Amino acid sequence: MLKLFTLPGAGTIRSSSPFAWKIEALLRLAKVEFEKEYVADFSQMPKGKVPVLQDGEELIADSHFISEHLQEKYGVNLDHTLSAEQKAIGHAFSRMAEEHLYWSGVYNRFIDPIGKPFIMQAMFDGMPSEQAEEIFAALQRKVMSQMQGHGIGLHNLEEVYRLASADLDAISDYFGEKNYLFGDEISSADIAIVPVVAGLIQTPIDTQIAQYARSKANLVAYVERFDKAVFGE
Ligand SMILES: N[C@@H](CCC(=O)N[C@@H](CS)C(=O)NCC(=O)O)C(=O)O
Repeated sequence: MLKLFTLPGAGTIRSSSPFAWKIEALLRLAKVEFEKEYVADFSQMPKGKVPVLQDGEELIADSHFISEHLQEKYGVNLDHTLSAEQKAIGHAFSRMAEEHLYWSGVYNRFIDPIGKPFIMQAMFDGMPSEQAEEIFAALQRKVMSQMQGHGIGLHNLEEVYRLASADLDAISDYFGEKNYLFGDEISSADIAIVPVVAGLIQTPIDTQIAQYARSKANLVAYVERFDKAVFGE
């Protein structure tokens, strides 16, 4: 059976990694059987990150390569009815969500002071508080260094959220009143975008960017509709 190395989630947050959440959604939609293993030590992963898919002896790192593998080996293709233009638009929206908007979700949880109580409770409940504070501070340093390398971490809170709001506006405006990005069928763009947007909407943190995401009624309905269709609970 396939094994997905992932991070745990909570409630309708299916994984705290949107990339792993995407692969879980893809596997479910494709009705491919798999089991999950939660990763505590990223250094055990081939590229130091999750998700990783184990298929027999093969370990595939990165959600993009996992999607390709599932397409090549298991014929999983959510986009076969889309036009080349729709595929191109879906690709651009996915990249925006995963390579840009994603970082505002990380900021929302780890850097914005409003996120801290949630993270402390979600990750370190029951741990002596001094130890929890130390680990949290180390996590913050790591995340901040990644965000500075990306460039977005050079901005202040208000600027990070201003950039993220523009992404949310673009998704919401393009999405309009449709069921999914390209109509009534879930495409690979939906499975990339929803976990990132849902992470902002559904993580119980009341930051400025979470409130903004929740103010987009069509996005709130979109992530709920997707969750019901894919996870069915
Ligand atoms: N491009 C990768 C991104 C994966 C990624 O950033 N995963 C994060 C969790 S959301 C991770 O494993 N971070 C651990 C680290 O950087 O140490 C993909 O699509 O799989």
